[in-house]
Amino acid sequence: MNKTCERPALDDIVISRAIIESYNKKLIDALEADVAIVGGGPAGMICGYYLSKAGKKTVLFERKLSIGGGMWGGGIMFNEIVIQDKAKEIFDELGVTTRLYQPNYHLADSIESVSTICSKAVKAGLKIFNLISAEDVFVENNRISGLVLNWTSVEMAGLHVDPITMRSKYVVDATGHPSEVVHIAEKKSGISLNTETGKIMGENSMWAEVGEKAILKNSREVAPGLYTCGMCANAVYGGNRMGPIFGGMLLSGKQVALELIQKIDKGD
Ligand code: 48F
Repeated sequence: MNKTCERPALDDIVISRAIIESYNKKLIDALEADVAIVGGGPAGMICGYYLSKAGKKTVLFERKLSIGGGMWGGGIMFNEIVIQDKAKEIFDELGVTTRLYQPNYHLADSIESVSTICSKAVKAGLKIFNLISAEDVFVENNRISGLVLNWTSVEMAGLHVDPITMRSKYVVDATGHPSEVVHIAEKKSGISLNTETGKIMGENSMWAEVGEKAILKNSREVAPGLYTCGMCANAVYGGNRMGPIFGGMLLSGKQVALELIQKIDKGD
């Protein structure tokens, strides 16, 4: 046998084929889902965790290489976060270590928080696609019915490359402050938003107590088929920002997930 044709024990071509075959399968499978979440910050990840745990087919698209959004950096890059009593129940369920600072203020290490949420969500069945950006919404019969996706690298390089489309029963905008999906829907879908003005109202300045309360009221269906979640909810409905307290993000993600589970079960 010709020496150059001998297969090594570890063949580079087999490694490449394994990755390409497996990713292709995963991506094709993600083209139709119950719920598509945009943004892998704390709100989107928690939403994805509860949906997947309930057996709903859920895919999450994250623009960056890593998930976690604004959680890694805690406050001013001090990698500690604060959560309140109500949200601590979620961290207890996931197994994130918390330390009581004073009544209703619990500290958690932001690195442990992000990595544990991610691990639990993936093991619950959430399919996460990093390095993919949602660049548009897919609209059918006056309803947001999915996403238009492209590689983040295409977006960054400004290349003229057409995207692909996926369909889902519901889309969740968990893109944080920029509320990108709702902005796209407002600008391009022709569907009016169910805010007071029918338009995006913009976020208000920092006020943790008010912002944290408002976020649960604002985490809702903003247009048929499209939900706000996490900081996006306050940015869309004119709520306050709240800085490095993360309870509202976790509770918002869970609330949206529970509502969608009910709707999907009812066949809405
Ligand atoms: O910003 P981010 O962490 O949103 P969140 O889950 O949490 C907000 C907090 O981090 C913090 C706060 C706490 O009080 O106010 O800001 O609501 O995560 C949003 C993620 O969405 C990704 C982005 O890279 C980030 O990881 N993202 C944004 N736009 C797109 C996107 C897009 N068009 N496609 C894909 N991913």
